[in-house]
Amino acid sequence: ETNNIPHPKEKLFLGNLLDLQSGRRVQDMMKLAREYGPIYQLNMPGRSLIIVSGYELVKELADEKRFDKKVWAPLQNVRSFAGDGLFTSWTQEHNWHKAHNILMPNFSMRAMQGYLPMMIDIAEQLVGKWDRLNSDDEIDVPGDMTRLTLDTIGLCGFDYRFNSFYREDMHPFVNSMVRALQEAMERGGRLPFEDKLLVHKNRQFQADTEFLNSVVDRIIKERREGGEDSSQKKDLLSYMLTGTDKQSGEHLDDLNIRYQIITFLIAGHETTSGLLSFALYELLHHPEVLAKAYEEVDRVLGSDLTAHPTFNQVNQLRYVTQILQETLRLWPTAPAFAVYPLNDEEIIGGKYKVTKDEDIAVLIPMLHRDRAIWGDNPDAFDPEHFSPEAEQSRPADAYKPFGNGQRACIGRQFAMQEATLVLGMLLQRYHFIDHTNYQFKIKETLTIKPDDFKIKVRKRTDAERTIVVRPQAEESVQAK
Ligand code: FDE
Repeated sequence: ETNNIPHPKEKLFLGNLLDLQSGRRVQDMMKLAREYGPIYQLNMPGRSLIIVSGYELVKELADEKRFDKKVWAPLQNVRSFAGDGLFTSWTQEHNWHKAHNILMPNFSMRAMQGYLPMMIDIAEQLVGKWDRLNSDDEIDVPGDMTRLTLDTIGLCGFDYRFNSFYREDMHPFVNSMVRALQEAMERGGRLPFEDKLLVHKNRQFQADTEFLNSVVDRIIKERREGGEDSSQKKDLLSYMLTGTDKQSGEHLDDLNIRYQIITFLIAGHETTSGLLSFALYELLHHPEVLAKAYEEVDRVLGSDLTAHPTFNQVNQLRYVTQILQETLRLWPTAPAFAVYPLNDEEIIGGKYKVTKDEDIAVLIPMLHRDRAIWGDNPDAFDPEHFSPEAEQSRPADAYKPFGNGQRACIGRQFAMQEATLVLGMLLQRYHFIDHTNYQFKIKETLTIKPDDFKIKVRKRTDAERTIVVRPQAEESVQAK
């Protein structure tokens, strides 16, 4: 190798393929990063992967004049069902620009305010379920969080109710989506000839893709046929159907709308449900953080469980937001993104040569543990990393849970508002009990989440609420 990039020893024919085990690729990459440092390379049959996790290098990769998002192997495979939707399209594709321009206004502050009542609708279904549990019933945390986030994006995005809290199993759409994502990931770790041999898996993938398409095409068709009434709706779908791109004057075509809907359902629920699950895990293990969170929630939301949190109140849950930001530092639920150099050969870090056809992946969990930025104990969970002072003194590119630049997450505010609201409502109502003495384990798909994480809850009583100063909370709203 002439590019100077460190790399683990390769096996004959397989290269470094076996260094990344299926189902724990991100964790294996993290381990290798601890061993080989902020940049290393893996060579696999047919492709090579450069993994970057140091701030100084990521700062260069974040420069959009030199690097652009790459639709790398994992995303290539997702393209078979997400097509040229926002997540899986190249920046040069016409449909990326078109959809980006049309959909951006849906994620403005104003739009967020409009989504809040729908987010509350679904959050109440969650607490409605938890309220009715017997004291010995356990809660499958990632399971219920996935019900919540899927239903939320379904309702806010497409005015469609998956009604996940009204069924025992996951909605069949989720099963197909999870299986298809899983298969897309596994294809990345197989040898090309192995792929062709897996007849059953290929058939299942085909069937899942067709099912996803049919559900989504039905949503589109119903809306189109809904007439007057549905043309009044102000959700993502209505913008997709009627919005024009000011730059080109064009609408989105029907096939692309299908891809966008699938994209939003995938992106909008896996990641946010993982975030909420990891946050609850961290709270269980940090009683001092939990106590501060209860204190804030009691102060801001008060004890009236029948009152819906207002937009102002959700925005005042500053410490809850810090908890979520810190959760995304340690456990960025979309754990990697990839870039490529616009010019065929670029030198990064003053000494590493990278070319267009290589995948350069930013390994976010390790970027977020760079000691030069986060100090000597980067694995410790500490929401003070996101106090206003700490945020001000930290360079922007050190924290990238939502990706980079123009290709960064369009759903960022949406996800944060949803997660803050829900965590706030849960803190307002419950004690969380780690009755299994949970042993932390990560489940990897395209995203990461805590695997097999179960808790019990007990309702908080009014006497346990630290302080009840509702009038004061309202005063500070007016002061704003
Ligand atoms: C995006 C995103 C990203 C980037 C990727 C790449 O670069 O490849 C990231 C990292 C993310 N994202 C992350 C996240 C996290 C969370 C929690 C979330 N995310 C959430 C959400 C929700 C929703 C709805 C979404 N999300 C969506 C989205 C989209 C559409 C996208 C694409 C964009 C463009 O344009 O490209 C994203 N996201 Fe996210």
